[in-house]
Amino acid sequence: MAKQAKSKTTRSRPTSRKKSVAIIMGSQSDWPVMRHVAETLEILKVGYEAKIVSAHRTPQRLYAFARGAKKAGFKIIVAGAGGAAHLPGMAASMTPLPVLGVPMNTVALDGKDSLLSILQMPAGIPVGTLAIGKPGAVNAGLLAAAILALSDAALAKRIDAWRAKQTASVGKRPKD
Ligand code: RP5
Repeated sequence: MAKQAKSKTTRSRPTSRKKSVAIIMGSQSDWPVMRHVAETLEILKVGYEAKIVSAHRTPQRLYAFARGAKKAGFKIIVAGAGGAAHLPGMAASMTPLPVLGVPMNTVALDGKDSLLSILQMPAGIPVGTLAIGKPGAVNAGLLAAAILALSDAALAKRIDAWRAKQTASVGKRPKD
């Protein structure tokens, strides 16, 4: 009896609690920014998995990940990289899943190198490019959730509630 109840609970879990979003990044040094993708998804109760996958240092890992991402059950990939930021585009070239790219703020060029590397994809292989750094990471989480919410009414409600809370938190006048 208890066993039956448990399996029913598992089956009725909303789809958004599965690990629907893969968060990949080129280096451990990207995590302070990319953790904001994860934190945003956690607030919205969207399941995710975070991995380090470097286009240049671990190309075989990238190949294996991108080729297997759809079969692994992911629905969306959020890829963060800096400098010669080839990770989002290369991942996009090897998977049918939508890929959102987050450019890291680099020291040498303020992230403009990352932004342009991710943004200027040739026609035919799209990457949805977000803003540089933390704002892009937060928005990548929100955008991934919004895409999943197209087929998840409960998640759509959580996003509405999150937005209402954000609106309510904006004061009318600046404080000293
Ligand atoms: C890129 O090179 C990574 O995405 C990272 O932003 C950048 C620098 O990597 P580290 O030298 O800090 O590992 O591949």
